[in-house]
Amino acid sequence: MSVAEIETPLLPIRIVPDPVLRKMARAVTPADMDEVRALIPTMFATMYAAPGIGLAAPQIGRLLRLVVIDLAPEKVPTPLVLINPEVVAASEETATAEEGCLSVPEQYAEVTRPARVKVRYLDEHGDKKEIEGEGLLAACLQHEIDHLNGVLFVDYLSALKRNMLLRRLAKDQKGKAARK
Ligand code: K1U
Ligand code: ZN
Repeated sequence: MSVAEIETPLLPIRIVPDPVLRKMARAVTPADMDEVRALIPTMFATMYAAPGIGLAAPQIGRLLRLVVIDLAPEKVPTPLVLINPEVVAASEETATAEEGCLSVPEQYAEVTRPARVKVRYLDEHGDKKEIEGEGLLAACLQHEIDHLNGVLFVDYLSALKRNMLLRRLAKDQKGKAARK
């Protein structure tokens, strides 16, 4: 962990059923860029501390279309900032992989999504960029963009699996609150 990470304050991550997680985030405008640049180090520090490989602004209560991702924080850190990301192409081929979510702590389930996606976004300098991903990167890009639209990975599960998972989460959270 770097000195910058130690000194950057962390933000609480919103947990299901916090209603902010179900709202649509709005596009970042040039007028938001100062706030966005200030949020980026805090979002990375919060994500690394969780630990996680992605974090979307609604998860820290800000309804802005802003995402941070780092798939390999323990190896070579490769931080990626995506502002106003949009999926511009998705493969017909799908892939199924286990997903977790920092807003649905300690609950995991298999999710099926397009295997490859192309995403257009602005970087932290406001420059237009595109990224193509497959495997974990494709799943993470789609998972984070879903957060900007109020969608959670549990929405892809059958009602039976979703209800089981959410009941288990509620029980775990109740247990944690009782132990505080
Ligand atoms: O958005 C989030 O809630 C973060 C989420 C991202 C994600 C994980 C798996 C598939 C798609 C998207 C997480 O980071 S959950 C934690 C996690 O996957 C992880 C944590 C530490 C090391 C490696 C992975
Ligand atoms: Zn998530």
